[in-house]
Amino acid sequence: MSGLVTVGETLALVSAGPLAHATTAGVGIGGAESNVAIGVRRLGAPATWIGRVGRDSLGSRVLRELRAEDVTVLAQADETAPTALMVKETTSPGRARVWYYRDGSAGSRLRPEDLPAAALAAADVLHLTGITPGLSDTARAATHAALDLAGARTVVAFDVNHRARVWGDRDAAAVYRDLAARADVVFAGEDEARLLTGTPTTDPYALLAELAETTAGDVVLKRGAAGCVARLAATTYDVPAVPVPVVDTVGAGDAFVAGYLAELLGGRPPEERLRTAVRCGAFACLAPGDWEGLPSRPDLDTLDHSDPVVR
Ligand code: KDG
Repeated sequence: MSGLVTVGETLALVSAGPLAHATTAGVGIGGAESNVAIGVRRLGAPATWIGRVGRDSLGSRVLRELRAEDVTVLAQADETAPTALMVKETTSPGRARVWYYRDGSAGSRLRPEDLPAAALAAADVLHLTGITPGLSDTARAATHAALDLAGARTVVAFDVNHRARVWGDRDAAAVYRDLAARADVVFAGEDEARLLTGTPTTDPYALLAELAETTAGDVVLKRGAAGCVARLAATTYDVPAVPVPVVDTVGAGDAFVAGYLAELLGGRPPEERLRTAVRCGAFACLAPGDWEGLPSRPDLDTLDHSDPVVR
């Protein structure tokens, strides 16, 4: 099994309290795509991350952390552009602001030529997000090239992961619609689904039905503390979240996707994919950091889960 292959930008992450007077900070990494790769790997499936980092100390940290998590790293080192930096400012317990320093970063200079064709052709699952195509024209071209290089058997998972500060006033929805149409499973939060579909509805089932119109595949609507609703193989599921004391929600959506895709890679049924997804999302909320709290298989069993309800 070659497992999951993902493509995107991983950033160095500096975490601190209120920056106006913080005197210490933590250093780590974050990135929606690598968060998913780490989550899938911790649940026992192979995972590969494809991206670009600067030939600098922060780039070395990104590669070191991913390799320490046993993620296969297929990365280009950029001689002239720096590794992207994200600063997460915790302004009060459970509330954080994120500052990006990524314009012109090495990761944003991802291009089709960076993609290893063999790894993509062999992928069991190709995971893409809506962040990468927003980074630059070459990164958008690389996103579509990854789809072109994916194997006939590859399951394509597209997680919208909208970042307004990445896209600015550009038409992200049109790009998302193109990607959703080529995906086998689409993940979106409720605001992201409204952006993708153009519908204002706040009813989760109506929104799920609209989301299902964007793809011939499955759709999963992530609802945070309300769990998720999903249309998988024409069956609709409603899954409650696992209530936990929240420390940090950043990365919870990626954890959810990692849990779902890890079970998909293991050939497990829809109900089990959804149960693991909500539990992974809960674990991510229990610890600071984007991926540090992601569970192993034994960890999963320590969280009670409610069974999905078939509608
Ligand atoms: O979902 C968490 C991600 O947003 C974070 O890890 C960094 O990928 C990132 C981004 O571009 O915001």
